[in-house]
Amino acid sequence: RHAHPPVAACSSVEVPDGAHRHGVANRELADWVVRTALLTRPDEVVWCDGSDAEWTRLTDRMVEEGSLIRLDPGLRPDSFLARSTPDDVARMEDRTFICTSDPADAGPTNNWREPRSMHAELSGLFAESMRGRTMYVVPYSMGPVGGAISQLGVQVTDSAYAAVSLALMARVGDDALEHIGPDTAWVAGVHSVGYPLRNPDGTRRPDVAWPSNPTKYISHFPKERAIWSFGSGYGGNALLSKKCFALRIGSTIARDEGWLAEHMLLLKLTDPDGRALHVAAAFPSACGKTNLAMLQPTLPGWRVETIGDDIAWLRPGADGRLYAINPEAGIFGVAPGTSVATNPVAMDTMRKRTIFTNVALTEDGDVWWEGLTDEPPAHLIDWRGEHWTPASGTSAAHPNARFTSPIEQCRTLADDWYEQDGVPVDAILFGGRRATNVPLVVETDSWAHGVFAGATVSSERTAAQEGTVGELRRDPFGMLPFVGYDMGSHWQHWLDVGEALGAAAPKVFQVNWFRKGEDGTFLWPGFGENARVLAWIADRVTRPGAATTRGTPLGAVPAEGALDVSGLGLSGTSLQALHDVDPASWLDEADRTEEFFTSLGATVPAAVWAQLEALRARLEAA
Ligand code: GTP
Ligand code: SPV
Ligand code: MN
Repeated sequence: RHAHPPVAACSSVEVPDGAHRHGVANRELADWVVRTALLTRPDEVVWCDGSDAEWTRLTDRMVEEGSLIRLDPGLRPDSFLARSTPDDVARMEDRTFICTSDPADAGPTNNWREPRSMHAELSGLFAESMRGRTMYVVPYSMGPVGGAISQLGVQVTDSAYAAVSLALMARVGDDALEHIGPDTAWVAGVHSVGYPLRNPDGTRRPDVAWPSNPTKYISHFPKERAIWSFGSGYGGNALLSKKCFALRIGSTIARDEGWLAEHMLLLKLTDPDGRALHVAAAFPSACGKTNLAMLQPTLPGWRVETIGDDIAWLRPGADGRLYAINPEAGIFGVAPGTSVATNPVAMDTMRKRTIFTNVALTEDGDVWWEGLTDEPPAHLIDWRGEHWTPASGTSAAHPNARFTSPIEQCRTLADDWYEQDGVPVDAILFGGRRATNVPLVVETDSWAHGVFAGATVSSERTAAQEGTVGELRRDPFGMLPFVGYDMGSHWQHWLDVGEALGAAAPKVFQVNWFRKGEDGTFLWPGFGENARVLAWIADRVTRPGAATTRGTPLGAVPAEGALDVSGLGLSGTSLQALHDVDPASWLDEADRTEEFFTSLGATVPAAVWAQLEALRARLEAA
């Protein structure tokens, strides 16, 4: 099934040391490793097992070679700082491709390439790209090994940084490898930073702290279940388990098999009576998933436990309900803005065994970023490796600086994270960053209405004038950069899954922590106080008949007094503004939504269009 990289017809070609491994049950996998090594020509091939010993061996070597800086073991045990080059700091959407024979399968929101020509181009780039380096072979399971919703993958990479990061982010090891039987489906990931250490004439080329290549490709071949990533060492470009597999390839597998692969956090919510619910929530990148997943409720008696903070796989179970897992085993979280005040659980999670990337280094060998403390230290080494003082006028950490920690270090981790076959989902939330229009919380009245809420997820780039809609960045389901197929078809797939679930489908809500008042400040305190919204949602799920809602053209919002806001000191006007629905600005927004849907083409489902028309009719009647 996997397209085999061509092997140069050269008689002197020898299989690099370590490429052959005994006992690999899947012939295709064994062949693929050998062929990839023959194409890329590393000095050696090392099969990773994700063990502590391997972590220590690799991180020691990286410190010695200068690609990691060891943080002070007293302050931050077993933790490291990596600094990327300034041109390799985030996912690169314009270098991300979906390769399908029919461009319509990639849809209008993805960059498309014809698979054969892309393979030809990639083969040229990958040819001998690992010269002088080690090729790591990293087998992993997404989800508990052998679980009903879990999937298997193998990444080969010439980046030790990617290999050790992957060991934190996924269930890496022999257990995963042994589960790849002769006929087991698995996802192949080929990754090279594109910085060989030997020139074609055999002379040595010195390594650098962050090897990368100005030419970058993050290419997906859904039909082959393969990912080829070249030139970048950063995050979602290099940890192929994450956005490439779990979302882009994952969403195409999910479409074919009747499940969902989504950009969602997963949490367990327990009420004061001990009743537990499971909530999945989709927000675009950097819109609060990690924060909500680790929320510390301010409401007495309520408890939030973390299952996942970025990706959820959801699948109808034998009992007809929707079950979900977090396929990941680690957290790749945004550092800037994270502090003891905003997210104490995250701060605890990264106390030990953590790789920090592009944060600032303090004089005592610890890390710092904007928002960590009120006052910055007097002197730092910034993320570029330069001396920095508060007078420098630049940010000390890159805005997309991240921490990578094992999820088992999260003190609010729910036992449910270990559930072999996932947890039943009771509520789904869709949210964005909206300064205007979108209320704090709205209950949709049907699955199709919920799909419409997902399809219209958006964030405002700038605060708009009161009553008018500003420029919106549309990010349906928070999945704009991550749906591996046609966007309209993704919405149809959601409708189909809902149809199969019927009355057992979770209730769907729309939330917005980011609405602003006329003075430009947030109307809602957010963070731990979001527990109040979760409490109302829990009540709506467990007592749907209770009179705790007020109807609006958008859907049901909390009735007066139904949302516990005691002690928040919110004024009556603020409370009203939080749930205000202005028909004129919403009719304007509906026009923008129509333009957006039209831009996606004919696959936007009729049922989603019908939701837009029904919304317009309700707004006109209001
Ligand atoms: P990715 O890892 O990129 O997918 O992001 P994420 O959705 O996990 O985002 P994260 O939780 O890291 O939040 C990013 C930003 O949102 C930070 O600047 C937070 O401070 C801010 N944020 C999160 N929750 C709230 C909230 O309830 N209110 C406000 N005002 N800001 C919030
Ligand atoms: C995101 O951008 O949504 C992330 C970071 O979670 S990355 O893994 O780089 O995609
Ligand atoms: Mn994300």
